[in-house]
Amino acid sequence: MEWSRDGSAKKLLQEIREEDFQLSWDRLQEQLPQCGFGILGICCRNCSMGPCRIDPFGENAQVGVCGADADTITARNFLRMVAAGVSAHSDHGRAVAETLIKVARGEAPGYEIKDEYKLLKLALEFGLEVEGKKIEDIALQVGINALHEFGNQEGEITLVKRAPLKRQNIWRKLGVVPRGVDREVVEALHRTHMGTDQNYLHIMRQATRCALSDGWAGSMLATELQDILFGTPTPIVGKVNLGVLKEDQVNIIVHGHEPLLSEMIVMAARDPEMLKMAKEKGARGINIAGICCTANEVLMRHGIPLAGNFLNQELAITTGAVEVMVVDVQCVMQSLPTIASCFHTRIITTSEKAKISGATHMEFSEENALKKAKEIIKMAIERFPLRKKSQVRIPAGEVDLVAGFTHETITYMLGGMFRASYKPLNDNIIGGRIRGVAGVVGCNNPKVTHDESHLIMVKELLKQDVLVLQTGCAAIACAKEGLLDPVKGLEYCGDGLREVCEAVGIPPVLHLGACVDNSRILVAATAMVKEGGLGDDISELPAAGAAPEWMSEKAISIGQYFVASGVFTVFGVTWPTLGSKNLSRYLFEEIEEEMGGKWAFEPDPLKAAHLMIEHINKKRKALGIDKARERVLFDMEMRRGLE
Ligand code: NFS
Ligand code: SF4
Repeated sequence: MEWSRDGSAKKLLQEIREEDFQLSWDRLQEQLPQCGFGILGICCRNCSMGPCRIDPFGENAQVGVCGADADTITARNFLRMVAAGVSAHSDHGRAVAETLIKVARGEAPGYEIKDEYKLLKLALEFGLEVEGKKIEDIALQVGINALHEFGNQEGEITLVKRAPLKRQNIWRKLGVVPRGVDREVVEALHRTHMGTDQNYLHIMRQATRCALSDGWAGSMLATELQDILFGTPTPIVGKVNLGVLKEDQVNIIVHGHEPLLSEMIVMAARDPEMLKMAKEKGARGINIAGICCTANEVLMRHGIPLAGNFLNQELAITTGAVEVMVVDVQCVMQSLPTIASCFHTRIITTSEKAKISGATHMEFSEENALKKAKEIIKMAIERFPLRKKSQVRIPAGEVDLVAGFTHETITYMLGGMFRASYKPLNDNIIGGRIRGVAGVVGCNNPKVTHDESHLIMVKELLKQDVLVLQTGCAAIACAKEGLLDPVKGLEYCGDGLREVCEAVGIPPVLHLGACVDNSRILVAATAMVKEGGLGDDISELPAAGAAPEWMSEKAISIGQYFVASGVFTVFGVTWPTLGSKNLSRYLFEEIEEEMGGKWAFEPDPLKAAHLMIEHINKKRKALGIDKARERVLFDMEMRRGLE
C-alpha cells in the first residue's frame, strides 16, 4: 500500500527514505498484527476480573467473567468512545465560553467581541433580555448561560430548539434529549462501569443522548462562541501543502484545535516589532502555517496557509524548516519531540491540559495570551539562525483554495445579499441540477493511503452532482487536490453541479471549518428543511455523511450525532462493533426506524460514495423529485434567474 496520496508528502517521504525517522506508518508496521479482538470491539478491561475477550468464532468463551456478552461489551466500548469524543469537543467549547466571560470582564487583553450580531442572536436563544444592555453585559450573560449548558442537570440543552420540530419530537419521544453535556458524559461512564447497564440497546440510548450533547451543545457552542470572539468566517482564499513553508522566513506551525492561542499568535506575528526582530536575524518575515483543526480555524478567519492534515504533522518537521511547532490539545502525536530532536525545531505545548515529554511547556491563559504569543514568536526567531541549510527540504508547490463557508455565507452566496436564503439551494436540488448534499469529514489514518479515500469519494460525489460540505482533515485533503478551487474543482463536477457553482462562483466543495464546525452542517441542514420543499425533517433531505479515513473517538461522537439527527453516515477503515451481530444490525439497520438515520461501514471509498448516492436517490424519490433530474441543463432564462 502506498503511504500517501499527497504529492508534497510523497516527495518528502522519498527524500527522507535513507534516514531513520520513525513515522506513524513505520509504527503501524511494528504493531502488526493488531489484536483481532480489539478491532472487533470484543475485549473488555473495565474491571480487574478481566481483561476478558469473546471468541468471535463462537467456539470458546462467549461471555466475560461477569457474564457480559459480546453485545454488552461492544456497546459499552462504543459508548465510551462517544463519551471521550464528546468530552474533547465540549471541553473545547467550554474553554471558549470561559474566554468570553473573561473578555466581558475585561480580563483578557487582546481579545474582543468581533460578531455582535451573533452574540445578540445567541442571547435571544438563551432567553436573555438585551434591550438597552451594554454589549459586555450581554457577553457575560451569554458566557454564563453557555457554561450552564455543560453543567445543567435537568431539562434540556437549549440549542435542541434549533432542530426541526419533527426532529425534536423524535428525540423527546425516545428520551434522548441531553440534559447537560457533563451529565451525559458522567452517566456514560457510570453506565459502562462493571455491572451497570447490560442491555446493548439501552446502552446505545445513552450513546445517542451523549453524542447529541456534542452536536447540539458542546461543538455548536464552540462554533458559535468562536464566531462571536474571532468573527464569523466569510469566503477567503488560501494555500495548502507542505510547500507553504518558506525557506527565507521564520516558520511557525500551529497545530491542535483551539484557536484561542493561535489567534493571538497570528496577531502577534504581524507586530512590526516582531518583524523587525526577525529581519535582524536574517529572515525575510514570519510565516505562520497550520496543521489539523487549528489550521482550519486560522485559515477560515485569516487566510493563514495550511501546511497539512493529521498525517502531515511529523513530515512537516522533517522539512527542517520549522522553527517551532505550537500545539495545544487533541490529535497531536507524542512522536513530535523525538523527530524534532533531529532538527533545530522546538515543540511547544501550551495547554494546562496537555504536556508532552520532551516538549517545551509554555502554558497560556487568556490573561497572558498575547504576551505568551510574543514569547513563542521570539523563541522561533531566535531559532532561525540555528536552522541547518543542509537539512532543509521543503517540497515545492502550493495549491490555491477558497475556504470560509458557513451557514450564513451559504445563504448570502446562493441567495444574494438582499434575499439571503436557502431557496436557491433547495430549488436547485428540487430542480435536479444538484442531486443532493454530502458532508465528507474526519481524519487520516495510516491504515489507508493518506488522503486517498477522501479524494476517491469526493470526486465520485461531484461527478454525480452532489454538493460536498467538508470540515477537519478531510477538507485539507481535498484542498491539496485543488477541489476547493472554484475553477479547478469544477473539472470534477457533473454538468448540473458545475453550472450552479459557476453561476454562483463557489467551489463544488465547501470548506466549513474545523471538526467542531460540523455543527454548521447541522444548522445548514436544518435551514434547508425550514426553507421548505424538501420535507420536514433532516432525515428527509437528499443528504448523507461520511468519514472515510476516520481514526479518533471524536469521529465516533460526530457520526453518532449525525445518525441521531437523521443522516445516513458511512465510515471507512475499520468498524468497532463488528464483534456483535446484534449491535451491528442495530447500528446499520434498526436504528433507522427510530432516528431516521443509520450507520454504514464500507472501507472501499468508491463503494461508500455509491451507498451515499443511492441513499440520496432514495430520498429524492420519496420527496417525488426524482424525475426532475432528467432536465438538468440551464436555459438562458433559468441562468438569468440564478444571477
Ligand atoms: Ni477532527 Fe480535528 Fe483531523 Fe480527525 Fe483530528 S484534527 S477534530 S479528529 S485527525 S479530522
Ligand atoms: Fe470481564 Fe466483565 Fe470485568 Fe469486563 S466487566 S473485564 S467483561 S469481568
